[in-house]
Amino acid sequence: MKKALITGITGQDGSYLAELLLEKGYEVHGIKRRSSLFNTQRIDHIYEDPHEKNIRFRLHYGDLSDSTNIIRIIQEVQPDEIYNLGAMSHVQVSFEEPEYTANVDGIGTLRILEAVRLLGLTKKTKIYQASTSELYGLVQEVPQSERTPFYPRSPYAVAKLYGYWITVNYREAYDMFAVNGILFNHESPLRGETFVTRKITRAVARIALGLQDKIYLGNLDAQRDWGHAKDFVEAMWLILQQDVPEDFVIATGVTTRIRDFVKMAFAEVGIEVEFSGTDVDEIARVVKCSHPDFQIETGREVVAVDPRYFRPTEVELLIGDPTKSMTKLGWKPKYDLKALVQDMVAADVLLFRKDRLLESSGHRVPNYYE
Ligand code: NDP
Ligand code: GDR
Repeated sequence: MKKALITGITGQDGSYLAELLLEKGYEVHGIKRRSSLFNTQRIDHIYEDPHEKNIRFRLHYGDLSDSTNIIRIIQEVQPDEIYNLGAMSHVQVSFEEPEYTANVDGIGTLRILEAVRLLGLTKKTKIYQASTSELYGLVQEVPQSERTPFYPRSPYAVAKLYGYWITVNYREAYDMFAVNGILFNHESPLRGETFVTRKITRAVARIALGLQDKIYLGNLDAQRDWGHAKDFVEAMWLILQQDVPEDFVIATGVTTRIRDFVKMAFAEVGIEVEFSGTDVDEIARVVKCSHPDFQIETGREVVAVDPRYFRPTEVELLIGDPTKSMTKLGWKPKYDLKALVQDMVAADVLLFRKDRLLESSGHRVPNYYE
């Protein structure tokens, strides 16, 4: 039975990847951080009681900023594959926590690679590094491929640039199977609540259900190549199953503006919105509401811009070229953007129906604005 170790198992990708590897018969080990509240909501459905015998899913306390525990866990597990997904993954927050981000996202990658080397596992353990389209940053060429030059635009992207190159360096210096998946944005109903897609689908569900008035967003002109996380974790696995260690871009090849994602999400609940105004004065109003369950008056303002969501340096346009992954890995996404939006909005409507029920029976529901 193959053993996999996943850092960042409590995150969006960690959860889908753990599910996929369990399905494939792996023994899956994950590193979770200590937190003052439970932080395993995304993996509770695959949790196995450690008191039972023959379990295939185990969690270990750890942190990418602590090399001693990284070495100990890798020594204990002796993994065939390591997926390094752990990271401070929020681009805007990285401007506020630049040193921590560098430590975890940059040096954290080195800690994994060096632990494998020190423990003499270079021939046994394959390593996947979660690299990102944020490396491309300021547009050098479109679409972006494995050959496009990098120009990172945030402390997050600069830290990930170190992670990318240290992975390449260990591969070349020590003949390790250490590879980068350069993944473009991928989303799902499990996406963190403060990333723009999930922020929008949650707000759309809450507005439709009468729990929220409007949503405040930042740059509506940015363009992203969005795929579904379920498809993208499949690609991570395929990258480690190759005979030759190589880096791959994983993307859909289609890019969309934030404002168009907003329109698509509202359309899922039968609400048509129209944008007007410019820059910080741009808003969106309801033009038509045709869903029998949701009654929103025409003309109501449901989107406004708040400059506090603008970034000191922005990445305006991402569109990936997935030719190499499609031809060499045989990877093909099952979800297009419409199916992704449908999945996310449907999940959030279901989630917030519960809040509406609680509210209607006199309970206070949390205020979800971010
Ligand atoms: P999430 O933010 O959902 O998950 C991040 C994970 O990293 C969580 O499990 C988090 O733990 C963990 N983590 C954070 N800090 C540390 C630390 N100091 N030590 C150990 N673990 C830590 O990210 P995603 O699942 O979306 O992304 C997975 C990886 O892929 C990340 O590295 C991200 O940067 C990268 N990536 C993501 C893309 C995307 O579009 N989703 C695209 C390209 C790359 P906790 O739950 O306790 O916070
Ligand atoms: P990104 O994702 O920065 O691409 O990083 P995010 O969803 O945060 O932003 C995408 C774009 O939307 C614009 N935007 C807003 N963003 C947020 N979060 N909140 C807003 O209110 C808002 N309004 C507009 C942003 O300015 C940006 O242009 C994600 C993360 O998962 C990274 O870890 C990963 O590496 C990259 O995707 C690929």
